[in-house]
Amino acid sequence: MSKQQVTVPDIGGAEGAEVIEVLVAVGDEVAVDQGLIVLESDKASMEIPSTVAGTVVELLVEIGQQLAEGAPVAVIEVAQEGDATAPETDATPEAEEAEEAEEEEPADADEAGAGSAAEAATEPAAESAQAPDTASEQTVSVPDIGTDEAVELIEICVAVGDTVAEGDSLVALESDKASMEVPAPFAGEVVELLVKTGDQVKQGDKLMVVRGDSPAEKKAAEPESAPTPAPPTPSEPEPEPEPETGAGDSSPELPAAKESPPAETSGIYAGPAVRKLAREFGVSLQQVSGSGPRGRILKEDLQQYVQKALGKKPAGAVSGAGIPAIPEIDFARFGPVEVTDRGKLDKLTAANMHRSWLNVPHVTQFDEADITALEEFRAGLKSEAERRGTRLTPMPFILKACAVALRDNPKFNSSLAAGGEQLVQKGYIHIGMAVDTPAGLVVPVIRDVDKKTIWELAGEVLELAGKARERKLSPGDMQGGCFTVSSLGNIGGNGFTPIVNTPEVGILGVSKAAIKPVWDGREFAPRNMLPLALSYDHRVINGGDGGRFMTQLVTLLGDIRQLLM
Ligand code: CAO
Repeated sequence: MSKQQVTVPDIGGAEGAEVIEVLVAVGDEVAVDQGLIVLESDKASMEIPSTVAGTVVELLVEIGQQLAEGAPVAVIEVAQEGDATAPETDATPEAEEAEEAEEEEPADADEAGAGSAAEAATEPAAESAQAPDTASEQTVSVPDIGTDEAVELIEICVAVGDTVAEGDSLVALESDKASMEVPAPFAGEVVELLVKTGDQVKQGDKLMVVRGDSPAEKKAAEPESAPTPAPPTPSEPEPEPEPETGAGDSSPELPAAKESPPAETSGIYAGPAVRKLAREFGVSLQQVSGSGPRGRILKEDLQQYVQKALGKKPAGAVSGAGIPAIPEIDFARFGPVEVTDRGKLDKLTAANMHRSWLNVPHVTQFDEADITALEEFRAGLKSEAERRGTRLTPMPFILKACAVALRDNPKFNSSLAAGGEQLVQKGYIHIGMAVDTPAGLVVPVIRDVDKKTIWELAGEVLELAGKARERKLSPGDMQGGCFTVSSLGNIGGNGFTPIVNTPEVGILGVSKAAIKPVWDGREFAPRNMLPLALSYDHRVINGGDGGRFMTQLVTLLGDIRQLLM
């Protein structure tokens, strides 16, 4: 076991980056690359990772402290010798050693300046601009971002044709350790973008071509001793020349790295990992209150926000879809209860009904068809039906009337597609028939109703209703419907509002026929009236369409000779 001191690595020449978060405590086990602290300057925020795996035995920093490269962060007791990835310094936890390290490092930093991120900050054009394609076009590349690994390009801040000033943000990069913006190394016009959002980029990767004067060019154009920036040449697009920084100038700021909050989170204090997590959750950090120093948003704050958003279910609160939740009631408080599991079919029906009810703006229209003549005709065919070994109920006539109305009102024979962008017009007329069975509701489909005779339809109604009750329907028997008829005629009631069987757009509810006095212009006459309720998807069908469909149905059922037309 040995102790190793973790120091602030090359963070791009930053001096005076503030410790805004300490991520570990004495006694914590840490892994290689695990964040120990978060440093933040006005240009960037980044986690300082542990270079070794082990136990934190001493923390050498505190929140608010200003740290530069080389400053000691923590002493780690290394778990296994082999785990150490940083050069072993045999550091003791003594503060004086830490101070030594602090004293030595600035000199090292100066010497080791070449290739450091600090250089990228001080000489961005020299580092990041490659040989000009033309006299004034420069390719801007990813500067030293303090890591050899690729990071994600999360935002392109400029467009082709934009004029940028030196230091303007060109793109934003983010890893799980840091977020930063790459500033324009010189003023100019963006002439070509070589990357897109989401690209993984590394130091040296080309970002864009900017037409303008790189500092190197400016310098060449300047007199050696010029203490102030050279005045812009007439061709320079930039109205306000920036002061020349000079090769020896060492910018105190982080690399090319500028804090990069997503647009909507500007002005919000949060580390890169938190920002990344927020984006993954789709959470706007504006809505999260930070409990860290200076209102900084910590990971826990985000987690609490998400948990709260997901778990909001108190009385009066809303469910995920914004619908008030139905409170759970303990019915046993009021008397004996028995709880049973619902059948598969019931649960499926419930899900389908719920989906349709929530998705489809329903309209229901009501009318009554005078089926006096139909019923007389049907009564006259009773013996014929027996002879044919079938039963003739009003259903085949209703199905046939619907087929004619569907043919003449094609909107009812369609479905919405592509999220409502398209309408699928069906060239066939298959009608579903709701069947009440002991196991639950099923809807077998009768195909090509328009092409079948009343006797054929009578046979199919009987056959499919039988199969449904014996649970012998195949999945294929229940697919492909264009419209549904739900008849409660034998059960009772004088009206109900059926729910559209999506993706169909219409459904006819049939209630119990009854003899009623109907005014015929001279007197009230007893007529056999069949109550009808037509529900439809108002996204596809307007009231006028519904009215026409219903009127035609009533006419056809009132005079079934017209079914032949
Ligand atoms: N008014 C008055 N009597 C009616 C009628 C109506 N609208 N519809 C049917 N009847 C009569 C029939 O004429 C028959 O009597 P007769 O033998 O004297 O002629 C009797 O009721 C039996 O009808 P039926 O229900 O067995 O046959 P059907 O062809 O009318 O219907 C079927 C078949 C499968 C649709 C039906 O049995 C059924 O299951 N309906 C329930 C549908 C349902 O549950 N819908 C709700 C869905 S949403 O929860």
